[in-house]
Amino acid sequence: MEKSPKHDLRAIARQFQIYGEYRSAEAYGSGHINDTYAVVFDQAGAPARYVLQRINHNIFKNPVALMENVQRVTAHLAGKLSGERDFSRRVLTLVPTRGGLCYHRDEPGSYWRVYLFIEKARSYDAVESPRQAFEAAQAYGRFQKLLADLPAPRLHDTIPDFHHTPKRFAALETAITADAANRASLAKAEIEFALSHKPITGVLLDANLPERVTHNDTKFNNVMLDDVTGEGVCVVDLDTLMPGLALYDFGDMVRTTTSPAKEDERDLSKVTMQFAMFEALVRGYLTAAGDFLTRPEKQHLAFCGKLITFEIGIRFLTDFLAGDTYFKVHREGHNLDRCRTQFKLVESIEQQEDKMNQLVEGIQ
Ligand code: ADP
Ligand code: GN1
Ligand code: MG
Repeated sequence: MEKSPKHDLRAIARQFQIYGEYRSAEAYGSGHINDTYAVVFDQAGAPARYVLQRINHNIFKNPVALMENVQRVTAHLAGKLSGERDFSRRVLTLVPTRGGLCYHRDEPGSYWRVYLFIEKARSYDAVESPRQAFEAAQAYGRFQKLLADLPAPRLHDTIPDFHHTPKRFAALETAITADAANRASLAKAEIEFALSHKPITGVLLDANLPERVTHNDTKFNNVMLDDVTGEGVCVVDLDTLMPGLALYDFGDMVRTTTSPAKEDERDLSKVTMQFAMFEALVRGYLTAAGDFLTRPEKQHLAFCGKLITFEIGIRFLTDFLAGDTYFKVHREGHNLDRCRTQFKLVESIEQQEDKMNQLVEGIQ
């Protein structure tokens, strides 16, 4: 069954070194950027699954450089993890094309890649327990640690200034002034909230923190948890891997893993920073990353949660004002709904920030 009228998924999958009979391809996951499909092949009577993805070329301007990053990083991780129990599920494995490349460019110019499917594990759009938060944070911390000695050269910046919050804020100001979709009047309270938070935007950049190799999109649904053990088994979605601050990653964990609500929840009473989840994140992350993080990094663990939540909130608001040109939307006002959950979470963090800082201070 083909679920994409736009693309001949069978023909595209055949470009890769996958053996057996093509059976099906279904849209998969809930990402906002790329198109992801679970593809099934029949290999001597047994089904074998693969993940086929179309890279969003509008957003990632240089897919070849992006794939060079992914190839280098997955090879480095595989080298470090080889020998560990179950190692092939702990790192994404690219399937090469029949011509030996790590991506396929089709006739209309789309870029495609295939990964082996990580079986018996799944990602979640909303956290369910502190144990899950601990496992996710430990997996992301381990990921940063394994990449700390990635040999030169520096990775490509797949999206320059991706987490440069002051530039994101400037883009919001431009979108407010332009009001291209004539929607500013629908978002008065959110615009006011955003403008009142301008002073926090430059704090991390001014804190003199070390540049590291970071994931930059550490959403809770970008880590696969093992179905049986619950362990954070594999970090996925490597498109935004590039030089960054460790706290961009921890901040996005706080954003996506402390509230029980989904990112687009409309009932804002459900959106809250649950302290037990934050504690589990800090403990899980420091278990893996505690020995390489500097003191100033550790001191900003609560702050970065607030900042990154605010940053993604203003990105959703900017996109709402611009007419939904960046994030995939599935209903009217979707980006505004997403912005509202983020700002509600910022408020919830602000109410608990002192306590969060005390917790971090006590754990160090
Ligand atoms: P997007 O950029 O659209 O978020 P992802 O790379 O995160 O795309 O993939 C979407 C979802 O597909 C992930 O949240 C994860 O659940 C699942 N996924 C991604 N890669 C794999 C894989 N190799 N094996 C199994 N599931 C995967
Ligand atoms: C996008 O691809 P996905 O859904 O994991 C976005 C992130 C945002 C996130 C918000 C390249 O991530 O930066 O934090 O949506 N990715 C890109 O949910 O912009
Ligand atoms: Mg994703």
